[in-house]
This record gives sequence, structure tokens and C-alpha cells, in this order.
Amino acid sequence: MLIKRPKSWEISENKTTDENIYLNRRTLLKAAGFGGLGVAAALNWPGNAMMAAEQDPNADLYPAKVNPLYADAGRPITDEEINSTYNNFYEFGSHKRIHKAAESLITRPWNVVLDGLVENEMTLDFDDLVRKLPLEDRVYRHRCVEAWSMVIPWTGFPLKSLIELAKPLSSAKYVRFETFQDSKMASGQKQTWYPWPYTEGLTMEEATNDLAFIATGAYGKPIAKQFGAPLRLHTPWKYGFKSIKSIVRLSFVEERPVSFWQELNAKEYGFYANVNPEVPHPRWSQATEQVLGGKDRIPSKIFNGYGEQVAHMYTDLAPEVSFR
Ligand SMILES: Nc1nc2c(c(=O)[nH]1)N[C@H]1C(S)=C(S)[C@@H](COP(=O)(O)O)O[C@H]1N2
Ligand SMILES: [Mo]
Repeated sequence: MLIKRPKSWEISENKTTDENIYLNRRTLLKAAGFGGLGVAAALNWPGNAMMAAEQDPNADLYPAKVNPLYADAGRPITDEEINSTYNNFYEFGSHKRIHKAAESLITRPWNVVLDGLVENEMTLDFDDLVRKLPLEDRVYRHRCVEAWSMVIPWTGFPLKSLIELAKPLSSAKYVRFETFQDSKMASGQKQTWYPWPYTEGLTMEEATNDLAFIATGAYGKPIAKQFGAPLRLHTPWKYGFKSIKSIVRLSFVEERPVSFWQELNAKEYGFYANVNPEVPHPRWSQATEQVLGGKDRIPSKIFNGYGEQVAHMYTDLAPEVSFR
């Protein structure tokens, strides 16, 4: 990943949203029993996103019930303004300020195909899917391979509940994920040296681990376009590039898929890509991370601090394989 890191972090500390403030807003919105435009406006919730949420036919589903296992990520939630204006979404440009360009993403109608080695091949309309599976709120830490991090309050469902709908065969060893391809809508896809569409992959064991999450909402409302609307993956123990956005296809396959970044540079971006501060990227250290909106760098943690839930899947792998 070629990175142009800003010389300094212009984001000031006083912009950081205190988690309690966020939770209080959430409680209020919930008590109001609806998307709550009036309540949100009174609370000075960022305007644009709120307008989008108001028009979204699924706005009534957010926020959802908090999963108590993931109610607290141990660090403050990243301010929504900061998170919404600092994104990686190469379909809309190979830099961080893509949020305006991402407005051209058309999310309706949106189909998700489940195919390959499954009993039930299916094409699901997103608006049906989002009401088929129970939604829950989870707060996750996110660690980009570029050594920055943030904390996001997602709404969505565990990937495994989507997978169960398709009933994979025992011959399925991996899930291959694919993002949309449409260079008219996403001008970044005119950059023909990238191997579009963006693809990613997980082993079946990883994909059915409870942590692997499909986000359909963030910050208590339908997910914003720049976060990968209408549905994106988040595997919080892995570097951020594994968390593929705007998914249109999940294929169950026997052979290990080659992902977008792996195809571009396999020496730097591997298949597993588990976070490990002790295995440096060939061009930079992974020992610490810059918290978005924070002042100081903090030490990074193996598996981004989620080792208890995931380390058992990698005991047979050499560090150079598991952590790159
Ligand atoms: N389709 C697609 N998915 C993607 C990317 C991308 O460029 N295209 N970037 C990845 C990277 S490198 C990161 S760090 C996260 C960023 O998610 P965020 O913008 O919501 O923080 O999305 C990941 N998923
Ligand atoms: Mo990333």
C-alpha cells in the first residue's frame, strides 16, 4: 500500500468523542423508538449522515441491541467526523479523503450472491437480507496495516449466520469475497493497474469464528457509503485490508483465494495478515499505532488484542505466514 501520511495529525484531542456521550445519545435515540431525526438534530449529530439515514428504508433497524460481549473495546470510540473523513476505499481514489467521491456509490438495488461449494446457491436482495438476520451492535478495534487505528461502533450480524444460509459443503475450505465493479460509479476503478474487483478471502474456520462480522450499520444508523455500504466485513484481529467493503459475492471454494493486495504485492501483504507488533512490514515497523484523533502512538497488540478468541487457529503457522 503506497501511503502518503500527513506530516502531522491535525486532528485535535478535543474532537474525540467520549464513549459515554456516544452511549447517552444512543440511549436517547432508542428511547425515542425511531431514527429520531429531531432528537439527533438536537444533539447536533453530523447533518449529512443523518439525512442519509433518514432516507434509508432500513433506518428503523438502528441502533440495534448491544451484544454485551463486545460492548466496550477498551478505548474510546473514534469520533464519527474523524472516522468518516479518513478512509481507505481505493474504488474511489488511492488516498484517504474519498468520502465525497464515495457519495456516487449506488447502493440500491443491491444483490449479494452466495455460490460455489454450497447446498443453497442464492442471490439475496440486501433489503431482504438485513431483515432476515437479527442485527446487533458491537464495538470493535480496527488496525490498518499502515499503523493507524480506530474504534468503531458497528451494527450488523456475525458472518457465520450469513454463511449458514448457504449451507457450505464439507469440500469448501475458503470463502472468497468480492466487491462491486463499475468504473462509471467508482472512478478509482479506472486506474487499470489495480486488479479490480477488490477481493479477499478467509478460511472457513476464520469465517465462522464469532468475531468475523458483517457491518450494515455504524454509529447507530445505516452504514455510510465511505465505510463500505451497504455491507462490509470486519475481521478485527487482522490488518484492515482484509475487511472488504461493499460486498456483492461470497464464493465457497476449495483453493485459497488470492486477494487484491496479495496480487499487487505478495511479499508485503499475505493471506492471513494477522496483527503482530513483532513482525514488521518490509517497509515499516508494526510495533506501535497512531490512534485516529489521539495524540500519542500506542503499542500494538498481537491479534489486535483478540488473541483469546482467535490465536488457536494459527498455532501451526510460521510467524512470517500468519502475520504478513
Ligand atoms: N473494497 C474495498 N474494501 C476495503 C478497502 C478498499 O480499498 N476497497 N480498503 C481496506 C483497508 S486497507 C482498510 S484499513 C479498511 C478501511 O475501512 P474504513 O475506511 O471504514 O476505516 O477497509 C478495507 N476494505
Ligand atoms: Mo488498511
